[in-house]
Amino acid sequence: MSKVLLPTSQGAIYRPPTPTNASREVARGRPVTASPNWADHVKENAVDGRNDTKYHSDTTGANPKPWLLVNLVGSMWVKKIRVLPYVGGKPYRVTDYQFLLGNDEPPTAMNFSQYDLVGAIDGPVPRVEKWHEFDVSPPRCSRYVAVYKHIARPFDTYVMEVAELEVIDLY
Ligand SMILES: [Ca+2]
Repeated sequence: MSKVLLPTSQGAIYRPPTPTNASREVARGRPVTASPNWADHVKENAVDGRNDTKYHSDTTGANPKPWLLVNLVGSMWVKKIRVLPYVGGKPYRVTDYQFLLGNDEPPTAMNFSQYDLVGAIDGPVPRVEKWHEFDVSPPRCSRYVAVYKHIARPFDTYVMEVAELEVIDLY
């Protein structure tokens, strides 16, 4: 065993457990689960930091209530959700979107009964690409963020397209 002496100028940094007013984006690159996707529009595209890539749910009819779930990996004081749906020429698809926060993975797919609803886009939206923001007040300590198209609609209204999702926390 050997001891290492630290220079006296170094000290421990103590971070208080209560959040400050500093905020940051915490969803980018985090693990994502979702309904099956269409073509190469994979679920990870929703949190890749690019507005020109998207998650696009499948068109088989097997999943008329698509969902996407981001695991923030740790519990975060979520104070805002920002979302850029992909509208394109199909604004009728941007309907029935719910945004939910939870502590645990759903026991079964789409069972968000233990989650808190913090935002919604009832749609249809105008035919323009636009960010939507939902304040969470007071901030909610959360590990999971879900986007859920909670009403089953016929083809192809049921398709969910999310270009980007951002989650802002206090720390
Ligand atoms: Ca993207």
